[in-house]
Amino acid sequence: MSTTQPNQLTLISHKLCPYVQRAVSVLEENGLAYKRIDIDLANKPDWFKTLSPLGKVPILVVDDETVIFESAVISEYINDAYQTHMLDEQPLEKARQRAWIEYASAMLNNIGQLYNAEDEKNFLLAERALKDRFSRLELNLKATDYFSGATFSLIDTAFAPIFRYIDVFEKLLDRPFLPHQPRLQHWRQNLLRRPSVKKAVDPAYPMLLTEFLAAKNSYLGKIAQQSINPRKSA
Ligand SMILES: N[C@@H](CCC(=O)N[C@@H](CS)C(=O)NCC(=O)O)C(=O)O
Repeated sequence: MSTTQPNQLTLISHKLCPYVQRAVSVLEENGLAYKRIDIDLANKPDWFKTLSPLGKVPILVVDDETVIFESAVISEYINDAYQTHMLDEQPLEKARQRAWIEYASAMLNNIGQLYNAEDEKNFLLAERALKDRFSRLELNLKATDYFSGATFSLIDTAFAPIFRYIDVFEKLLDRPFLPHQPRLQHWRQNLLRRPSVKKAVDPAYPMLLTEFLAAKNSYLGKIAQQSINPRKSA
């Protein structure tokens, strides 16, 4: 990491967004100074609508003038600009790493389908689809602490938010969500105890996510409502 930081970095964020968490972990991992501004996505400020071409967080504003959007691009920019070495330098391995970051994004779509599933049948179908993704991931993991070996990389920042969701889902469902896949479980523990991963969210994240889910009229939403207000019948 360079000791002088040439650019002023502002990350426009949301408290629960998994894509934001990727960028925060990269910044934290490298001790970079940045300002984080969390916005309400249900009531986007006008200045945000002006700045964000896709209306999505995260966006990184560099030196109050250049807007970078898309979490993968933001992470790679930080990696390149600050030489953080969180992607392999060798083109083939780098491409493989980027491909798995895309896989993490596909899993986030599976997670959205899961928590929006309107009834138990659709929930279980979504759960099956997500577990299939995890099984495929297990086959591609090595017996190492992180995805690419002993070093924490951009891939790890992309998967950590997925495991954070799983922690909350297991609590709400009161059962293990993942089958016992040893490499996956080892990786999950290593990711969630990494300080840069912890710093990506507010300590109140589990409750904030539960409240977000409880606002949904979905199968998981109703379970979340029950966990917040156990007396109220579903
Ligand atoms: N491909 C984007 C996805 C970002 C994304 O979907 N962000 C969500 C929040 S997690 C968002 O801002 N959605 C806009 C909205 O809810 O209106 C990335 O990697 O940055």
